[in-house]
Order: sequence, then C-alpha cells, then structure tokens
Amino acid sequence: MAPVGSFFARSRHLALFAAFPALGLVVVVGQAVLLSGCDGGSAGAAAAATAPTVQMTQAQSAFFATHPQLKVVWDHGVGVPASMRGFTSPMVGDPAGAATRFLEGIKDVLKLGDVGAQMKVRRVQRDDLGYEHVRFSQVHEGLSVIGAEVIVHSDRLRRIYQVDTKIYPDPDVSLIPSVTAEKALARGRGDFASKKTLRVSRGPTLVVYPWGSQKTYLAWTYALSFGEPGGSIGHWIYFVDAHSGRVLTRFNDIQTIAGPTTNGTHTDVTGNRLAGEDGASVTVQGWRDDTNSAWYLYNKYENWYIYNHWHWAPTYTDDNTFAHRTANASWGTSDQALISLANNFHSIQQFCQGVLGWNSFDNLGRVAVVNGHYSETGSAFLNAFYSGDFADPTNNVTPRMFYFGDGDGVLYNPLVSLDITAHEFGHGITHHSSNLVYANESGALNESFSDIYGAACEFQVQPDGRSSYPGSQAGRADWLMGEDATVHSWATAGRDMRNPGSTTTLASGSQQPSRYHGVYWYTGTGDNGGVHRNSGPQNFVYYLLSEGGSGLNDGLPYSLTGIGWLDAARVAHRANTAYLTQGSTYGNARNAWISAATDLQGGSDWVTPVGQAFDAIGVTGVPAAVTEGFEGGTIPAGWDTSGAATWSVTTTHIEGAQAVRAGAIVDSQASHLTTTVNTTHA
Ligand SMILES: [Ca+2]
Ligand SMILES: [Ca+2]
Ligand SMILES: [Zn+2]
Repeated sequence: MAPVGSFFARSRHLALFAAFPALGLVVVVGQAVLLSGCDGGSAGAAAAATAPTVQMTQAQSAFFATHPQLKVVWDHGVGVPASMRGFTSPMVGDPAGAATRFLEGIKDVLKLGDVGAQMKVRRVQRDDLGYEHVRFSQVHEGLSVIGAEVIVHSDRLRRIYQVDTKIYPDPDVSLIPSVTAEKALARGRGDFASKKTLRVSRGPTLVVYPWGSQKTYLAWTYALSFGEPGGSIGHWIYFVDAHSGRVLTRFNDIQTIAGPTTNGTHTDVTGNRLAGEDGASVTVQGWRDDTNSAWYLYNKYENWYIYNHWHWAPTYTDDNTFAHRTANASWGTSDQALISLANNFHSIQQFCQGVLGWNSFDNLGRVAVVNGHYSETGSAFLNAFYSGDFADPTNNVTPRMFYFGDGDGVLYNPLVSLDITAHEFGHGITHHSSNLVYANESGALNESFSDIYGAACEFQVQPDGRSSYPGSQAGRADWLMGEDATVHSWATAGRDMRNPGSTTTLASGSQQPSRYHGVYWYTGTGDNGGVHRNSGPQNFVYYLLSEGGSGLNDGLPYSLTGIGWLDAARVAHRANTAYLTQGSTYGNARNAWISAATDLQGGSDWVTPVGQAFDAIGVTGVPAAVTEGFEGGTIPAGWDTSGAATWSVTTTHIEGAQAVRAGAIVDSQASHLTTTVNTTHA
C-alpha cells in the first residue's frame, strides 16, 4: 500500500489543524515486535548468537551453533531472526540471483520452504558506499503478503554480510474467499455512487494482509478511479476482508495533470520567497516555454516542477495544467509561496543528490511534482502532505505527489518552508525505500525520518540559528519544525526535536514523548496510531546523536558525544533506506541505525553514540550473551555484584519490555546482581 504522510496530525482535539483531506486510512500492522539478541548495545557484552528465550527450531539451533559470529535480533512474533549480521559469503553473479541463492541456504532458519515461490525480488538498490541491498517481497501460495519483505545486503567487496526480515513464514489464513470479488467491489462502489465516471482501474486481486504478527486477513485489493466534469478527481485504493466483507483500509491517491510542452529552455526566474523565510529575492533556474509563451517553475535536471493548485482563483484559470506560469521571468512578490517551493525543492534535490547520494525521492531521478496553494474546497488548508500511490499505469497522466496548503494567515502562513518541504520529500524517500507503513510505530518512525530530513536540509542550506532557541529566526537553521510558517503567538513551532515535550516552544497538546513509552506517549487510535506524537523519541535520538550532551531524559540518564548533524543524518538516511522494512518498530530502528553506523563510521566510533542515544530514549536492545560467566572476568558496564565474587547471569526477555537487562540470576553466594538499567514498560 502507498503511504501518505502529512506534516501535522489530523487531530480533532487540535483545532489548529484542519481535517486532512482525501484520506481514509484505517491502517493496520503494528503489533510491537519483541526483540532480543545482540545489537552491540552500550553494555559492551561479548557477542553470542544464541538466545534461549526464543523457542528455536532444531534447524535454527544447529545453524547458530555453527555461526557463532552472527549478531542476531529476533522477531519473537514469528520466531525468525529479524536481523543477522556477520556473514562473509561471496556474492557470485548478479545481485538478485546471488541473494536468492543465499536465501536458499538459510531458508530453514527463516522457516521458508520454496524460496523461489515465496520470495520475489522487489528492488535492487546500490548505495553511495557501493553496497547493494536486494529487497524481496513475500508471496504466500501465489498471493502477495502486504508489507512482508526480506533484505539481503552485500558490501563493496561483494560479500553478503547481513539479512533483515519482516516476514510471516506461515500465515494463518484461509485462502478461499467467502466474499466474492464483486461483493468486495460493491463495498467501494457504494462509497462513490454519485460519480458518473467511476471505474475499476486496478484489481480486484486477492492478497494476504497481516495485522501485526497475531492476525492475518485474506483481502481483496483494488483501485477505483473517477474524473468528474466538475473537477472532482479520485483514485481510491481499497483493502476489503475477503471473509467478512469489512473494509480494512482505503485511501485516495492520484490526481491528473499535464506538464509544459517540450518546446522551451531552462532559464532563470527571480522572485521573493516567503516572508517567514526572510522574504529575500532569490533566483532559481526555471523554464521558458516557447509554445505557451510563459515562464514555469520547472527544472528537469533538478527534478522538480511546481504546480499551482489555486484553480478556483480568477488569476489562475489554467485547469489544463494547473502549472504556475507568468508572462515574464521576474515575479517579485507576486507569489512568494511558489517561489519558496521552487527554491526549497532546488535545495532539497541538491542536498539529497550531492550529500546523501540519493537521486530524487525515488533514487531514480523522478521529477517531484509539487502542488502549491493546495486546497480541496477553496477554504484555508493548514497542512502539507505527500501522496504516494501515483504510479498508475492504467492512467496515461502525470500524477501529482507533494501538496502544500496556504495556511490561514492567522495560525499558519503557507506551509512551504524548507523544513516542511524537506519533511514531505522525506516521505517520498521513505516510500521508495523502507516504505514504513504509515500507522502505529512504523508510522511514527516514518514521521521521524521526515523531520530528520527537514532539519538536516535546514542545517545544510541555511545559516546557523540554533543560538536563538527557544526562539527562532526567519530562514535560520534550528531543531524546530515548521517555525517559519508558524504565525500564532502561543507556539514557536509544530515540533521540537531538541525538546520534544517542550511546553515553551510548542502549543498545548502538541507535546511529544522523548522516551519510548514515556510521558506523552500516545496509545490511542487517532492520528493513525499517534504517528505525529510517537515520532518524538527517534527525533530526540537524531538530536542527541548530532549534538551529544548529558542529563536526564524523562528519567533516563544519558551522556554521549555527538557526531554532528550531517553524519547523524547520513546514519539515519542509511538506516531508513537500506535496513528498515515496512513493519519495522523502534527495536528494529536501533538495530538499523547501528548497522548504518557500522557501515559509515570508518575509523571513528559512531556505533557507541548511536547505542547511547537509543539507550537515552529507553530502547536498549538486549545484551548479546545469554549466559555469561563473570568469574574472574570483567563485569559488564552497568552491572553491580554487590561485592560478591562468583557469578553467572542469564538474561531473559520480558514481554512488552524494551529496556531488558534483568533475568534469572544464579550465584553461589545467594546474593543478588543489580543493574542501573532495569526498566520494564507495560
Ligand atoms: Ca528555521
Ligand atoms: Ca526548522
Ligand atoms: Zn509527515
């Protein structure tokens, strides 16, 4: 399914933010995956590959007995490793074929049967280090398993070194639908009975639809499209339970558009950007179209194209293109929102290509189609969003992807500032890599990565404005989100990565947790399961990894040295694009950031501060060694024997706990072993 990411929650209790259009997400997926195994956490314990709290199969036990070098993180929901690092298998031949053969060799560990039938290559991605990541989608009895995948990673020496999984090896689901395709279709058709141009543009197709690791649905998926003469356009994706007929998920996606002709040249366009970004006159390379005798905000080399969605206004009546165009190249202050959009997408594409090595949001150089002055109805729209499911081969049209509202001038000015535009662009990057499902924990991580791209872009492009905190300066870089578009007086910004729960910079009700399951952690069903709230802890990880520092975070002591915003952004980007999968949770995120830091750190040590930053938010992973004898040896950091001399310790995994370093302790003196980190959460 395609993710749809917005900048703000559609929270009803926050009157600030208008209801979100075109979205009926009731999304699924999201039982927390319980993780154990080792991930190089700050305890620094010696690694071992076994994890006795997992009920391993005989094949798994045998495999790990002969592969003690592997660092393993378990997915307890399905009893297979979520991550294994430490292979050194030569990759022979093409990456997809070699990765497939590698999976054949470990299929028992992953509880797979026929790898060729169950794993379909989705994407082969080569990164800026020369590593290759082969992503497979899971197929069950010929049906796609939505959100399920495996990634096989190889390094620049063409050695397979790591495998990450989010799979459902044997989904418990009846594959005979009790609801016919026609009946499933009727559920969606009924929602659009008044649309004369309604048609089925895709499907219906049967798929397997996992709901966490506990429940799996057989579902019909299809798309309904319409384009009414009055301008109402829709492309709705449906997932309908094939046994009960209930709609599991539906969301709207595509709108049609035509571009300028190919008859023209790139030429400079000048204009003033938004006052909130300092209002300066800027020059971007736009497009002079000879056929239309007009200037457009379009750059095919930098992969951006700004459209004007303000088609109900008398000054922009070009419903055929919606493209912003004027009769000359000097726009002055005539449309500062669109000039800001053009200038910011120029900066974002330069940053992604030049610094992160990522070619436009899909890493394939796709033109980012950007809609300014967005509104569904003509009334003020106080948000911005990315709509992902635009690739519809049955519609011979150029769809639109990024949407930015004008605000109302009272609470918000046009939501086109650099951090907001980079945030939405980040949703596009995530969509084309990890594809984190936009609900619950995976959705919170998705949101957080977008804020990370937003902040990093500001630091890359704008003068440093951190010293103004907790205030902000127009067009200066900081740890706030959305501050340059914020007008109202009772908040400085929409989010605060430096202090997610701040009551100084944020409006009442906008506070986020800075700790996993900590204060302000959201457990309800609104906002797709709190995606705009529970992004706080990972935002804080990014802040800490960048800046370092020491103190208490919601009760957890921390102390670490930062590696700077840029290297921290590179780690985050790599975790997102190379290691995370659609259903990943915070535990997976820690492991992914550590994997990314390991790849990138060179002669430095970035793994330690990454571990310390995740410790600070209460996502500690689990010490590697399951049974360790400390006798005569060094006691791991954080442990205290109360003076006794002879010890062995068994770590166990506690259901629902993230900071797990407790367990059955055996010693010869009937004393006890304590640790400074022993926190469990319900
Ligand atoms: Ca700023
Ligand atoms: Ca900012
Ligand atoms: Zn967002």
